[in-house]
Amino acid sequence: MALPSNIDFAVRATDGLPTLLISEASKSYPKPDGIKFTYGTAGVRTKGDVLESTCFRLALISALRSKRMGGKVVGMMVTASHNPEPDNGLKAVDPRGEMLASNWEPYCTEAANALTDEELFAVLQRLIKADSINLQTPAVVVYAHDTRPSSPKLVKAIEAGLAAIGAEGRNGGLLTTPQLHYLVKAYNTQSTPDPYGEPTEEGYYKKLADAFQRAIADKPATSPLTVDCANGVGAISLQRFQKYLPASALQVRALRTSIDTAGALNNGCGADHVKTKQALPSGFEKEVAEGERLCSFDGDADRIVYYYLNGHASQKESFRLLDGDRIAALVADYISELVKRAGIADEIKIGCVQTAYANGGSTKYLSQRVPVVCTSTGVKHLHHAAESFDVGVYFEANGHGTVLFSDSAQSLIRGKISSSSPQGDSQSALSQLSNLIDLINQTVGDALSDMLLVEVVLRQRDWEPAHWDSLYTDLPNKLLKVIVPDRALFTTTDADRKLVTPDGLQQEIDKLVGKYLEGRSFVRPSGTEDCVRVYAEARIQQEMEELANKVAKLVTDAAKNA
Ligand code: G16
Repeated sequence: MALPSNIDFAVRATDGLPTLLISEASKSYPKPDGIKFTYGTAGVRTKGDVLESTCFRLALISALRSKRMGGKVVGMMVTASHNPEPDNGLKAVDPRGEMLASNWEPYCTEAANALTDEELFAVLQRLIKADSINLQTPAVVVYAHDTRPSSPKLVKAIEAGLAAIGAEGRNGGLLTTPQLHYLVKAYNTQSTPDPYGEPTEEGYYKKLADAFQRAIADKPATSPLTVDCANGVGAISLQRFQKYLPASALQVRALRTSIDTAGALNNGCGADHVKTKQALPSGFEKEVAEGERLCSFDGDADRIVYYYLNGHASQKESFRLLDGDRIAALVADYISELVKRAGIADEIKIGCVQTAYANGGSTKYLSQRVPVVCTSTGVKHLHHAAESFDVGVYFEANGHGTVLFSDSAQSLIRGKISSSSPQGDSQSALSQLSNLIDLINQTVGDALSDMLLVEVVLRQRDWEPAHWDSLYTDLPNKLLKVIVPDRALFTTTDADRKLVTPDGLQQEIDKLVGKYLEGRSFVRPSGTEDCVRVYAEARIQQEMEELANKVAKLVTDAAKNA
């Protein structure tokens, strides 16, 4: 269809950016007054009812990103993950399925905050110039959303943005965040010699189900796994996934699946609740038994933590958490063992990536086995650090993580699998590594894929949760949220482990920490919630509690006096 002549003029006048179409569409998406948006730890995140303009504008940026990447498919996920139900957010996904390149984040922040269309166009033009974007290149954006009531409106805003800039939009519908990441990578590798998988939701389930069945071989399920779905989209994906997996392979009992109950999402349940409260989801004490394997997804199913009871549910101490640190230990050990058995230990360098939140006990355990690096909070940081290893195991303590196999590691493993030689131990280890490559969602942390990975390792080792728990001892620890008038006053360095501002606060924290045996504490502003986070650990539980509370008090006082 030919464009009206005035629009054609606008296209030419701005070197290809259809400003008239965008201005016209943008009228329906005015920026709300008095709100400052930030592209933070995991995209933009705030109350869902103020995000339409941001979704519209980030759709424009995503289209430019696709053009910049030669027309490859990029992704947009509407979710606020672990946050409460009224929050929502947007995460942008790059063509290989990983998070948006960090040098584009400031443009997202500036575009979201532009007060007028002229300001918005100025941001877009700067980006186009800085990254030499050819606007004639076509753009394709796949988008999806979680179960939040505000999500459908935000999806409409994305569609309006894509239509205005002339990009092709593909609606993935209701998906988990990792499913959207999978789709992006699957689309972009579809016609390569090594496709990641069929670019459909069904393709995702089939890939995981097939790999899981190969990885458990003939070891049938012995006891069921109980999954807390956080009353979120994970409930749907788990239910759909089960259609592709015989019950004999894995018996799953899904709880907290009320996706239509107002206010239920992440409320008293989900991975964040279990990790931060170090307790069962509310009500679980009546529904679960001692020794049972339990796990929790978060609201968009990109995180998972495991746990079990080693006594009666009424005793608080019987709750035992198997968090992201423990998943990293379980998986790194298993992969190291397979690599040794496969006879490729000299060729494959395995490493682990953690953040400052990793328990000192886990860092000590892992460092004795593999190189360990620490990055700032946010999977985008861990992911990039993990890419420097042949096999990079990265997990945040909160359960967000995955394992990356470099292209050369994948080729080496698969190239050594022989179809003719008998299945000796090294061949079976190579086959199992190959199964894990397929089972693990290598684009981002994925609760479903990580759950299957943990189940494979436990099953292959014949381990109950208590055995896994016995690998090392955690130092008592606590994570507190401190609400302050302006969290931007708190800035950090050294992978979040030291405060730069407010002036002098880090020195006061250091003085305090020095008084406690194996004490450690750090403070950082959250990138997803309006709070400052305080982490503390120490050898003795009571001392750790005291340290955490005293550091929190220092934070409150510093914020007041600023
Ligand atoms: C997001 C990020 C995680 C991060 C978490 C908390 O998780 O993807 O990497 O650990 O936020 O971040 P912060 O402490 O800055 O609030 P999710 O699951 O909410 O997307």
